Amino acid sequence: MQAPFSRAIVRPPGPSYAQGLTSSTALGPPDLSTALRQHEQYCRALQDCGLELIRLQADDRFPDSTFVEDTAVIAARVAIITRPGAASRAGEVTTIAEALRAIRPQLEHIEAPGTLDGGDVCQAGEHFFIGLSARTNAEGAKQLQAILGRHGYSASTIDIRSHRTLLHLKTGISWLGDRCFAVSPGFPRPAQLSGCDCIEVDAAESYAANCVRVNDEVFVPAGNPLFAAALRERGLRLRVLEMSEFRKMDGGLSCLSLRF
Ligand code: CIR
Repeated sequence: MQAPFSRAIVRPPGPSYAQGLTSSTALGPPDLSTALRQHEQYCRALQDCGLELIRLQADDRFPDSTFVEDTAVIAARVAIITRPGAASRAGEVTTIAEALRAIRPQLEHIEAPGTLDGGDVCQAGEHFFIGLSARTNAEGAKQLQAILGRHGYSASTIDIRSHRTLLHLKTGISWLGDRCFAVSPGFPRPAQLSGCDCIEVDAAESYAANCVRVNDEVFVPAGNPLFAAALRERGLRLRVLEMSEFRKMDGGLSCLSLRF
């Protein structure tokens, strides 16, 4: 198990939130006041797990900026500012870098032509899985792998580009601690996962494959009883959170914070 998280960066959605990127239009537009309430419940859950929050102001220039996870990768020995793969999200990194520099003065950066979204990075202890996706290109993954290597971490890539339902790597896989992962149905199983306990999420509950281990708890989205039961059977303590307004914008539980 890695060291417990003590802090998290969060940012609420702003008035332009509904203009963000989404492929989930069938779910309808998000309701901002409900999203703000769900965001606050998420923040309280992080605090209940012992995390001190760094609360950034909503940044209405960037509709997707509540999904702070995509703008940085933060590990115990290194913090990296990403270069988001969606043009409309590129500018989000400026305020994240400002906030992070106060805590981690030695920031590393993904540089052009590399692109990388934090949602494509799944840390499992000392190893990082990096997704090659529509947002993260091979150059971005290569740069991240090199930076992590310099700081003593190992990394490997998983190509999810043929998995159209996965926006990011962590749409389909979450690390639950030790050698345990949650995976969506049909998720690729690289050699590094062999011998691991991969809990396959039921197809009807695939949204729950994006869950987050926060110290002693696992945050799971509400409405996924089969998955919740599977986690409880393994003795994991759950925190069930309403995520409807973030799901409408393709966001999951991990996207809403940078934990470190
Ligand atoms: C986007 O398409 O970039 C946002 N609407 C959703 C980002 C979700 N982030 C994540 O999964 N890490």
